[in-house]
Amino acid sequence: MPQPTSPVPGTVQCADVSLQLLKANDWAARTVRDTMAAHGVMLINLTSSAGSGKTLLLEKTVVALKGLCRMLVLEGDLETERDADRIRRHGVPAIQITTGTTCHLEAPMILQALERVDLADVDLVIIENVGNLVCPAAYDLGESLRVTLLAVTEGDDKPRKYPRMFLSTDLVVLSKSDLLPHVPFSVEAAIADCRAVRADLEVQVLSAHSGEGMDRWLDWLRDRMAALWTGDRPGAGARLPDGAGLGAAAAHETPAR
Ligand SMILES: Nc1nc2c(ncn2[C@@H]2O[C@H](COP(=O)(O)OP(=O)(O)OP(=O)(O)O)[C@@H](O)[C@H]2O)c(=O)[nH]1
Ligand SMILES: [Mg+2]
Repeated sequence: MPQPTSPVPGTVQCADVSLQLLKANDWAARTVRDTMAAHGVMLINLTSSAGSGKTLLLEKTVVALKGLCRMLVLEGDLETERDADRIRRHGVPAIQITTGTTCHLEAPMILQALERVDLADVDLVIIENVGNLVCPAAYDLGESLRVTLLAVTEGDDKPRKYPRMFLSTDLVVLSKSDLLPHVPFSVEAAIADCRAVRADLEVQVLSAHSGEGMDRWLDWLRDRMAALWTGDRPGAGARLPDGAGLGAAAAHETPAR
């Protein structure tokens, strides 16, 4: 009697569990994306290694944008409320997502956090992912845009060593530029490494500490928000008044170098 060479009809064979998990994540990510689109909210996923300066950049960003748009920050860490507290100090709401042993955020975690929020009161959500250049690359969180920090203290050779992260991002920010005089980091080499991963990858250089490059970063955010809100979406055009340049706000809020 011939033996079946394929699974018995009617059974489900889950050969690759990680693939199934990613499919479940993608389903949740689609729900997040649809929810954001329905409310005209921009969602940014900020990624980097641990300690590259994500939270300090977010602190300076929320201070610069306060009064121009309504923000919510979702903070991902294994433990503690520390990063959420750093955002709340500036009068901007933040939800801490603690992952325990998981080294990245997943879309169902974002859905769970958003259950606590009335998105009618929010224009911009920024997620600070768990500090890690590897796993977060694989998980779509339903974001409109992904931004990746690479601190000048980490070395200019990282993009090609961690290509998946740099391949999947919309903008690379070379952070802590105030430290360039003290570390062996070539901005040109880092940009070349980014472009070797993806030829059209946009790269900015900034220091959240000194304020250098902050205008350009805030202008980038303003342009992306304006594009979303003048599009055919709910609330289109309602939130950024003419001439409300975020770059101008940044110039006011951040000290010159
Ligand atoms: N010199 C300098 N230090 C910075 C800059 N940005 C952040 N730092 C410092 O770098 C350290 C880490 O900054 P964080 O903002 O906590 O970095 P993070 O990426 O949020 O860290 P995790 O959430 O732990 O991954 C802190 O001591 C910051 O003060 C910068 O632009 N220049
Ligand atoms: Mg942080």
